[in-house]
Amino acid sequence: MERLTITTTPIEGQKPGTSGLRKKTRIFMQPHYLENFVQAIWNGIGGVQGKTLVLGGDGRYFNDRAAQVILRMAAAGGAERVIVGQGALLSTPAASNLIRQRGADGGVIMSASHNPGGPDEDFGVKFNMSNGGPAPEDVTARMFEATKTLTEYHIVQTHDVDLDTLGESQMGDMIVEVVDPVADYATLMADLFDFDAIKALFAGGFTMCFDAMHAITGPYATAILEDTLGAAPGTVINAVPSPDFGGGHPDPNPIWAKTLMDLMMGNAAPDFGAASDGDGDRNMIVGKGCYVTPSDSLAVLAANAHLAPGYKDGLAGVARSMPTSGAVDRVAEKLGIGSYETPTGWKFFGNLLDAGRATLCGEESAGTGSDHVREKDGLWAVLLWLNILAVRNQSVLAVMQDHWGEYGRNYYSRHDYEAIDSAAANSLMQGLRDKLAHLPGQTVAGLVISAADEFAYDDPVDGSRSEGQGIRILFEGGARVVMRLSGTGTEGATLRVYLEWFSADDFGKDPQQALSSVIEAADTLAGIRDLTGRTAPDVIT
Ligand code: VG1
Ligand code: CO
Repeated sequence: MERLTITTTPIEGQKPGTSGLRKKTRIFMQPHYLENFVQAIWNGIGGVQGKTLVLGGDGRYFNDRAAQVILRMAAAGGAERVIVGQGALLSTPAASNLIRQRGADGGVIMSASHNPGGPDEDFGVKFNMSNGGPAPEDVTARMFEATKTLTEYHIVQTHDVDLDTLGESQMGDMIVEVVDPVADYATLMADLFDFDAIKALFAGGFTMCFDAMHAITGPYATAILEDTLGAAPGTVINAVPSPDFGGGHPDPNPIWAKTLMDLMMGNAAPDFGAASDGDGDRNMIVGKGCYVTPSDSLAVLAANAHLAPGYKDGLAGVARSMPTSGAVDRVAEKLGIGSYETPTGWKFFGNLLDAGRATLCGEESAGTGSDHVREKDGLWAVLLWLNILAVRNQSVLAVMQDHWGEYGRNYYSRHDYEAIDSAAANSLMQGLRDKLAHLPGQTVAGLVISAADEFAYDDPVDGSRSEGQGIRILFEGGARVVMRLSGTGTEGATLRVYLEWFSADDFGKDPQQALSSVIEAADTLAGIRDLTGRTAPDVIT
């Protein structure tokens, strides 16, 4: 088998964002585009000579072909073994688990997560380290540097490997090991949760709808919820992964998971509803007539995790991304455990999890997870909820009401302005940055600003500093606005406006109503309508 050295030139814009490199699929399919980036990954991690890697993706369009290219380049780099999920499929949390279980040196995950898939939609590639977690910023910076100076890449010339049959085969000296993508993950879940209690719950007539959104969690959810735990057949809907996610947007929120939302708000609602995203790391939780915001979900899971066997000794600490609401902080305070505030993106939780400082982590964008892997984990969150509901023997609504009664309610919403002009987005952020120092003391929309800054994070474990992580404006009484630009979009810029308002005793309001002054303050401060030309957000979660 011939090892080829292909001459190439640097390609602009291959900078990994919040979670790897995401681009339009057609861009990834351009000559050398994928190859350049994969070579830059290898260069950024000091090569793959003698290493064992994990490979899998969310099954979106181009997943299968990209897998063959990555395998040829791993072989050309001298990798010893690549463990691939059957059909080149692996959910993000399952990939993280496989890296850890098998003691691999790292893994490549092909996914653009919640972004739509297809020839005209999005594709993505990211690298995870030997702890199973996304490459930290210094490593992604090295990869980006490598993309800027690349002159050649290495690839072997050979036929495609059969990735549909379990077992080992050779690509030159490299072993390609095809494994069941679900098995190890399902075993891990059975270790963490009281499957007998959840089985009894379903046997007692508890009903559920899990929307896999035509994405990767279909096979995982069917195997675990229906085949193992005894949920009724048909509990998992849209269960077969498709390369374009059925033409949908595999983002589990009330907008994109509307069918599920409508079901849960109607008369025929089952007891529990949930959904996951393209690569299986996000979750949406919804009870009968009761949507649970991700920030609240994190807080409820933190307060009740000890009810599941895997967390029976309690939590070492909790961590949330900065834009996530402070609901979980209130739980941590009561439990007397540490709480950490990190920049957006799961890679910032890795050190806290590795160091045993945090057990549970979460983001407002529907990501929750724990130290069982180093990624957020959609199905894990759903199973923890089920475990809690089984032990508490209560509805989702009752759990929420109890929670708010005990801790107060952090009303929360995120408004996204998608695909806006990049220059306008940057000038909006710069305008805010320029006036931050003068804001404290001012009154906007009836709210008094108590502090304003641009978030920077000093990692308490390795001392690294990450700057420019979002602008936050705090108001007296605990309300807050955060604004940042998305690092996962592939078109123009996406402005995310995070809104929060706390009430200790009033839990029945509609969140958009409760937040109306905060929403008005955000627009007045940033001039969103004027600068973006938009009168309303594209997505409200
Ligand atoms: C978004 C979310 C962030 C999440 C990231 C990756 O990033 O806000 O919380 O970690 O997506 O999630 P951004 O930069 O667009 O705001 V996933 O499920 O797309 O891997
Ligand atoms: Co995802």
